[in-house]
Amino acid sequence: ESAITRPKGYTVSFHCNPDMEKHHFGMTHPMKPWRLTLSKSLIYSYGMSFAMDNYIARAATYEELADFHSTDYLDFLGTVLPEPVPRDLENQNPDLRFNLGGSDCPLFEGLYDYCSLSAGGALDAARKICYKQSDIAIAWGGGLHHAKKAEASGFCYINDIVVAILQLLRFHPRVLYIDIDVHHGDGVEEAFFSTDRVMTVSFHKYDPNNFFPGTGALDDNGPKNEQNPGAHHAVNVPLNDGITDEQYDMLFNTIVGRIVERFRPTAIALQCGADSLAGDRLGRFNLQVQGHGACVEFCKKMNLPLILFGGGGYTPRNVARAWTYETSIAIGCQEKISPMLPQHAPWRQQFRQDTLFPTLEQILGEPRQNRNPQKRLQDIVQHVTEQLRFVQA
Ligand code: VJV
Ligand code: CA
Ligand code: ZN
Repeated sequence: ESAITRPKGYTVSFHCNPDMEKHHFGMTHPMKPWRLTLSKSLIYSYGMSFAMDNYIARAATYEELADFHSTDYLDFLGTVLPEPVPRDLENQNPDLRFNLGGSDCPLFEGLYDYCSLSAGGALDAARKICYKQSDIAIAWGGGLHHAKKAEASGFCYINDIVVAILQLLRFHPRVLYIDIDVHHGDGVEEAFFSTDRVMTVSFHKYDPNNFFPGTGALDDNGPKNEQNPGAHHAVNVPLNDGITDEQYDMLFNTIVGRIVERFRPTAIALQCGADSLAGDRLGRFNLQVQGHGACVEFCKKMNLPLILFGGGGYTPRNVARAWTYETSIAIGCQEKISPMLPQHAPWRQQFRQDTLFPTLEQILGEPRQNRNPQKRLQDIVQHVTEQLRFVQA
């Protein structure tokens, strides 16, 4: 078998920091930073590090974080102490400042370091893109799309994506943000609500009463006031349980294709949350590694500078599979790597099946029922198409 080689004249950079991965949200908390270690171990076992520029991410500075976050919030985040006794799962009267310290966003040892390393990787990736030193820059430790200016939310404390896009905007007139995490990318959408230089599109499970964060309806498209340049620049694709690769690909290609045509971005930021995969502990979709990866492939084909962020993903073995396959797509070696996992991979026993592409039956036994009728998907495409008439590059 031929070795993974560096594509000529094409640069992929990989930004991570092992110090980020050692942090713990708590024993049974769904967010497990070691999934990054597992992903990297699989990526390296395939020999892909030889085809990329590999960087140890630095910590973002306070000033860099303050480009988006309020200093009150950053000061508090930098000084709060971890809780000696973890709170009950549903604390009814927590004295939460900035939504910190509840069960979703616990205070843990080294929290500020964890956050600044995540944002540091994302910023390094953005700089590589700005200086044209990478064609694709990968920051799997980033993608924490729920964090607000002065509030933690849904396992996210610092919005590394917003900070990275603000960096891109210093060099790029228009940035397209795409979010395939199963949750709505509310923090990024809100941050760029009033500008026409960033268009955001999120695909997500939508159920205002029963699924976090409850926002992102089809007709939530930015400020309603037409004087505001951000009007029409938020696209939302609300989905139901059980969507398949085939349906998701049709939606993604049609919608992203039309947005690129109309908005003509000069760079793309893609959040690759892996909780949209089948069998995710928190997710509800039936996507396979192939279907999830097809989104990355489609974005790469747009031939624009591209950043890949991580995000959610709560069944670590499937997160590692998806981000490994997507790293191979970035490099362009996806046809060359074996669908059988390398025998010598550390953590090999974590993966259960020895394939990069487990079938739905292998993942779930019984696939989740698909509650996305074709008619509804056509209505979504039509709504987005009509919305795009109001968008002018
Ligand atoms: O649904 C919620 C909020 C509640 C309050 C807190 N309880 C624990 C759950 C219900 C209304 N939060 C979501 C947040 C999802 C964040 C997703 C982040 C991303 O993937 O988009 C990007 C990184 C939620 N769903 C499931 C849980 N929280 C959850 C939290 C736990 C838990 C089990 C489930 C926290 C601690 C422990 N178990 C021990
Ligand atoms: Ca999403
Ligand atoms: Zn998520």
